[in-house]
Amino acid sequence: MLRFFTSGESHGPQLTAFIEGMPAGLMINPGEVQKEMQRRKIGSGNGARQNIETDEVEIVSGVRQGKTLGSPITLVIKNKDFTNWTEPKEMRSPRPGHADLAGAQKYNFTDLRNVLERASARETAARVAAGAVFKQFLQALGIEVASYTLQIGSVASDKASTFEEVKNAEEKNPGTRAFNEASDQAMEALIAETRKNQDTLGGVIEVWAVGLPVGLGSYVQWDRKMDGQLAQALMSIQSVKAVEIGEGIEATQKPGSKVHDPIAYAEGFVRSSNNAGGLEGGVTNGEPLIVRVYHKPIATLYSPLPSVDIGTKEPTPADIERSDICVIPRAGVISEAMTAYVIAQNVLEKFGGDCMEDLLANLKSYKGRVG
Ligand code: EPS
Repeated sequence: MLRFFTSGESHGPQLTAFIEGMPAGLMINPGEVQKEMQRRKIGSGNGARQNIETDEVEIVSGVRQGKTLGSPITLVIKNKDFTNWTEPKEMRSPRPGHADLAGAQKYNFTDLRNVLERASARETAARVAAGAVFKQFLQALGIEVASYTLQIGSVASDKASTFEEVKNAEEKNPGTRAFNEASDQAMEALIAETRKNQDTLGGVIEVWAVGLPVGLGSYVQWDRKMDGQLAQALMSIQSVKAVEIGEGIEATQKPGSKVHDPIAYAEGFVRSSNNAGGLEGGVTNGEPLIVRVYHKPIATLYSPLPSVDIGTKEPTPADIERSDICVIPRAGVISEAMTAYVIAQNVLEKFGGDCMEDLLANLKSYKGRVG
């Protein structure tokens, strides 16, 4: 069973990702891990924190001479900002939309910083480091995961129709990661205007995975349905409020005859459309997996909303923390990491194997049967 956890506070000494259940014999390229960390740092709408951190990942267990051992893998990212946070900086006015108030009530804190230190999206750096390992694992099996920006605030881009378009979006438009020029420029303009207005923006990321074998996940029990697992994993990302598989939302407004993907046979089962987003009954059907991830705007506003001092109970504007204007351009890599995790879990559940050689042999034999 593959599992991963993270630990660490936003301004503590380090973040850690701990992965249990990776098979032995997988080559890990540290350069690829670092590339993923860089993808999380860069994008229009950033706050100043990304200029402080280098996000270098140190692999301190589970990998020897470049290959996994089958033992737990530990990844460490030092917080460079740690040394700037030695003085206590108490926070008392909760930000609407953040975990501040509910977290302080739950854990009986009077300093909201005790909540935000862990609730902060800084934690996603550890998820991306782990995600880089999951992505390399999937790549060894011929599975690729990528994403692009579908929407920022009210500006929607055209939808990508091929995996190539999804993969190329970042290189074409590194600021927003929209895949067409017109949307890129409109998104950049909206981010600039929102920064001037001291406000924040949310948006939508579309994640694709290709090369998936038929039959990952299962319909036989609710917690084995892969769509449900993806929703949980992606919804756990800071500021995500909705997850959609395929044309899940549009499908609600159409008759079934315009929604379901007709089946044909041409040296294998094929579909003329992919409205299901690659999943039927919680099981992969061999089409690309397509998932949309909806983020609300960031909760820290430089022009703050009304709040209440948690000590005096007097009205006061919410506290202002250094933050981003819009995380969407750089958040795609976080959704990719969580998607890769769920796929990797299901690959290991289905094909097992303590080492890559056994796993690859199992996968090959299965593919030989289903075609
Ligand atoms: C972030 C790090 C955080 C925030 C942001 C994302 O660092 P700091 O609080 O030191 O500026 O910039 O987190 C949030 C938006 C949030 O709501 O917590 C990062 O590394 O991505």
